[in-house]
Amino acid sequence: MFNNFLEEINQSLIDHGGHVLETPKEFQEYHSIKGDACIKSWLWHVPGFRRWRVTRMDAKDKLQVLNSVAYPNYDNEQPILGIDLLWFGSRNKFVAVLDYQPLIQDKRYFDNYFEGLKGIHKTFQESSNQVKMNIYEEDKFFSPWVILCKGSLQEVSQYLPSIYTKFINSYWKLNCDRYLSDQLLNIQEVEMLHIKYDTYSAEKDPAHGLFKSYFGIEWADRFLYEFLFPRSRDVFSSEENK
Ligand code: BLA
Repeated sequence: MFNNFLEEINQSLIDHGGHVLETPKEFQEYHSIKGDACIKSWLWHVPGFRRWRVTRMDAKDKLQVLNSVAYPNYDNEQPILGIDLLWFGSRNKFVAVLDYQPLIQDKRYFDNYFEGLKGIHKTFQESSNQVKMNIYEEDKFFSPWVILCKGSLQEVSQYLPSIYTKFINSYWKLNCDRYLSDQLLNIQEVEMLHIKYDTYSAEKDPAHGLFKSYFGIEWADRFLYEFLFPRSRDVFSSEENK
């Protein structure tokens, strides 16, 4: 069901000079204990980015997932791209989250990087109901213009494809219009915030329980800490990083 979204992002990555890197075999493709689900992941090398990962989980009519996170190079403070698309078949519940995830909540930062997303969010507001977040805190690594859709497959599929295309295209533009000479954060601050992002995400991500039930605790732990959020394991020592 999410293959169109997957193909679109893959094509976009290729168009921007991306190529797939080697990853451990058990992260590339893994099957559930019962044989009813398969999860595949790709790690991309893309100019301007230190890490870009894509995950597709297919549990047929029970669950469909497409998830992607793009981390720009440490010398670039621009937001992290975050995509989480989920469809729970038994409840016909679609959850789609798209955001340019800000490293800081600061007006000047928002002015520099969020014009595009603001426009997309406006179109989205006109076509859907607004919903609130329950698990994540809205002011931590999410923007005020996060696109959060919840509804049936029929409802969400009416507007999501066009929003998704605009969302990806506008993010590439951000990378071309980089404010390199005029950044608010230095390279060490960006790195520290990427570590905080991974730590926060590993702690909050509701995916872990789901992975555990399909693929077992051992694989779920490794996938979360080694593939999804590898910098979450970095230990902080200095006061300012706490
Ligand atoms: C919600 N994400 C969820 C939920 C699940 C996942 C099970 C709860 C859905 C619900 O019942 O309402 C599952 N997350 C996954 C899976 C992967 C994953 C399977 O990462 C596989 C890799 N989540 C992200 C990223 C963003 C994100 C990058 O991984 C940012 C765009 C956001 N997911 C996000 C948000 C919610 C969510 C905001 C809603 C949670 C809430 O209501 O607070």
